[in-house]
Amino acid sequence: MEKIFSLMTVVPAMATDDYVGFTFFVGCMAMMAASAFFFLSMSSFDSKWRTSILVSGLITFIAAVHYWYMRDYWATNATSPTFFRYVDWVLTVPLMCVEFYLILKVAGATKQLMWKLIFLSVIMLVTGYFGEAVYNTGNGPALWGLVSGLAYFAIVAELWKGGAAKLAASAGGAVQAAHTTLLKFVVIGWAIYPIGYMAGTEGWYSGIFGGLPMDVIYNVGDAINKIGFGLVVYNLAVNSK
Ligand SMILES: *C/C=C(C)/C=C/C=C(C)/C=C/C1=C(C)CCCC1(C)C
Repeated sequence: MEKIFSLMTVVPAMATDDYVGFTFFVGCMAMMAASAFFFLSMSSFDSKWRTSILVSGLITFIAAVHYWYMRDYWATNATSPTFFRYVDWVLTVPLMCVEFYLILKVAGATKQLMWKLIFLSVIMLVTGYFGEAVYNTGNGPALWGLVSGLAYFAIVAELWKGGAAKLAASAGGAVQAAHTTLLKFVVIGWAIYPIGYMAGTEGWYSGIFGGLPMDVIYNVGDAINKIGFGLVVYNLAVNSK
């Protein structure tokens, strides 16, 4: 009994209005559960889909590990774990680009397409980090956010109208349907992040959405995008077994 009480004193309870802490906690659990789901389902699929499902699981697993640290960082410091956040993104977003390549491989997607998407995603994230954490005063957030946004649009253009779109159209059927759904995640789901970035820029748009914290916006975005993305790929593997 004494042991239990001493444990309770070292583990700080979370305030009921700590939405950031709460979404880090739930996000961590959700990413762990999703990883178990993707990894355990892998063996039931035809070998041509296994790498795609593996990548879905890696995306949520890498996020789970980072959420573990970010939850702790927030509980200890009550400030945004910006560095962990961007390390997570710079690993998982390129893997999401790999996912597009993997599903379009049946239609002849090249490594060149994969590297183009990865390159653009790294530019988007590194410049976003500059605006959020390095040159985050004066015009810094606006300028770096703009560069980041241009890279984001280039990704959307490639997937929607560029070579990737043509490959998806030539593949048709379940692959094209999955590509279209993943594209919607990129256009709608990823648009959540620049909104979080604006909400997080002090004295800029920090008042929009009634002061909803940037981390809550990012955490909700991550859950939708990482788990949702993986489920689209899972669904494709189920439908075209
Ligand atoms: C799992 C994590 C994902 C899908 C993260 C995606 C992040 C973005 C699409 C971030 C985009 C940004 C802009 C387009 C401009 C402002 C800076 C960023 C980095 C927040």
